[in-house]
Amino acid sequence: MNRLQKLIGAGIISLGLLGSCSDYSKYNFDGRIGEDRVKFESVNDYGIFLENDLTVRDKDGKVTKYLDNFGEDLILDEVQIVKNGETTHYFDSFLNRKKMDKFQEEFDNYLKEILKAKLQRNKTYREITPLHL
Ligand SMILES: [Ca+2]
Repeated sequence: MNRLQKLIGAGIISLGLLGSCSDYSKYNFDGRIGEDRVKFESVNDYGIFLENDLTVRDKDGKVTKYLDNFGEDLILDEVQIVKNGETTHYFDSFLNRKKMDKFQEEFDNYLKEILKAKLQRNKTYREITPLHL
């Protein structure tokens, strides 16, 4: 095994370790929050790469995709907005700082609402499910 192969091997192992230590599946959700249709997916490909995607469709049909593609840190790297068949991409950069900060705030808020909705769902489930089941 030459030096390059060893380096690549070590890189793959560290990526795997990084991927496996961030688990945001507690936010996985597909349902309604207020008038919005909201879906959060924490995607883990073979333990190597993890990506967190939040898709929100509002009542007017506008779709906002909040993407955490890098770092698995719930810090947005890209936002896509699909409106009237047109997609606008926003990437994390100093040019988009204000917009990305606003998107990040919305994203964080949806995560909070998701946990609340899941808690409420579990509570409702316990209330309607008899104890002997
Ligand atoms: Ca990120």
